[in-house]
Amino acid sequence: MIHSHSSPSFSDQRPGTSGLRKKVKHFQQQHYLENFVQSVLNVVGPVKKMVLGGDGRYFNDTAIQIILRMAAANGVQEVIVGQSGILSTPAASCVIRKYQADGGFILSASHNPAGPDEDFGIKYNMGNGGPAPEKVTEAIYAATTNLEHYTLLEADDINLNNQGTVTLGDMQVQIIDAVADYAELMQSFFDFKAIGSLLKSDFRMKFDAMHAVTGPYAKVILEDILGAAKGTVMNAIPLSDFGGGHPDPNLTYAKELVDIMFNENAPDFGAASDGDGDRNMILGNNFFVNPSDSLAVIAANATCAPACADGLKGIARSMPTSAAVDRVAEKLGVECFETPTGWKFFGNLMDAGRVSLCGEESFGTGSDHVREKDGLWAVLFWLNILAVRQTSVQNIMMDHWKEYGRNYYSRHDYEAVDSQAATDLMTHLRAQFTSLVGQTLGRYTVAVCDDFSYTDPIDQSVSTGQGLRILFDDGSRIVFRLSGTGTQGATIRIYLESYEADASRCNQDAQDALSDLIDIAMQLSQLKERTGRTQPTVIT
Ligand code: G16
Repeated sequence: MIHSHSSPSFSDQRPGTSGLRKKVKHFQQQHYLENFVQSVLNVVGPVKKMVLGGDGRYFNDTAIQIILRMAAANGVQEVIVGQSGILSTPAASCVIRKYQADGGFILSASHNPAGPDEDFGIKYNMGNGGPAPEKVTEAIYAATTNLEHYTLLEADDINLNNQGTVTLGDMQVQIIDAVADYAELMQSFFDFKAIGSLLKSDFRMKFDAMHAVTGPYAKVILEDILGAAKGTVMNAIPLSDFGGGHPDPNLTYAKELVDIMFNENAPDFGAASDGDGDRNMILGNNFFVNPSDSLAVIAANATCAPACADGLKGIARSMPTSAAVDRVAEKLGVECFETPTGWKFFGNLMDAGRVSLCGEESFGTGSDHVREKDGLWAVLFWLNILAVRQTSVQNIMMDHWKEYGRNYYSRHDYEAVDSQAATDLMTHLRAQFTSLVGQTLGRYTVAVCDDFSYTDPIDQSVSTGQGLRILFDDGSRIVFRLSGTGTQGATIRIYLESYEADASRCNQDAQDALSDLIDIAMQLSQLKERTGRTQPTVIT
């Protein structure tokens, strides 16, 4: 029987950079999840066919059953669910596209820790497989603040552990293999024969799934299909609390892999993915590839992958991502776009056929094969390049810098800072903008200060307030942004970049090369004084 429940409506359900992310306990408040789901269905509906899955974190199971009952009560005819409720974010995007669904709910708080006291998240992706654009998320937010009722079918939980089709009221629930469609897509994109030969040679690699969703995907693709040695995939079993870890593939949180790769007897290649499988970190033997450089290398070597044999249509990067890839785009003679942070901003460009490769400094790389960034895809791209070029990760990077120069780049994150202090810091920076222009700070002269805004070239929608930029006249820059994905206090991100054309000076440590800019950022923001922090939580 379908029941209508009154909802108190909520004022804090505005989606952030990538959906609604809160503490599990927050989501467990009565009516909270239901209020958001009903608002989505009201805004994007009518939904006839939808996809549903998540990264397996704590509360995934409960949320899936609620969403299924709400879908059945809201006239959805068919829901495609990953077996056991699991779908990585890129796999969900792949499934939405392949089965031509109207859209889908993805349950994940990405790289944020999981467990009863940690984080949960939900977002809606559209029929193109990509995150809802800002105009839709804003409409959803508006709906959440004044929703009066939601409807739910009274029914028992469905067993999602076996593949097949079951019914819930008048709705069909199709439970599919979570990995198969995605694995097939990867096989159609890359040269699996060449990668397989590499992995079966004396080449050694480690992939850290961090006890999150990519474990089953990496096991099937790397070990079963491509023939990498058993044990190549570490921490392969997804756990609802990610083993107590923080599955953010960076030098701080992927410590176990980093310790293996920065060692005397290190493997040739190391990689990690995050909670929901859309981020990637690439490591060579004792070598870290900055995500901005990784994007540039993939662009420059794109034709190694059969799917890109004819070249790229165009490239897009988020504003804080380094301009390394811009140099490649220029050489290739393809368009290069600079968008705000958030994968949702790439969707229109991909749908319009203007870009086929996108990337972000936040360990996100992907292409128009789906409409999400894709961790394993990036790892396979690097393996494909290594298989074709038959040289080391480090050599590939050195050759790249020799040809294009190096955009020294680093991001400093200050996590869980007092929210008011963070807002005040941004206000303080903005207040200096007019007087800063023309000033010389050490060896840098300020050319422009602005708050980044973006007009979408396809639908002309405008997004403002996307990051404070201090641009210097030699092309160097400092960018300040508040993260839109944290759930505790505020996270201040400082992005630092400077360009070195002289190949003989491209081998410095990035923190050394950027030390003057780091000092300037500290002085202008008064970060230490305002937040009490003396060191970043994470340096990339
Ligand atoms: C999300 C978005 C990305 C964004 C990243 C960091 O990734 O999809 O586009 O770059 O957050 O955003 P912020 O700097 O606002 O924290 P994910 O992997 O968390 O879904």
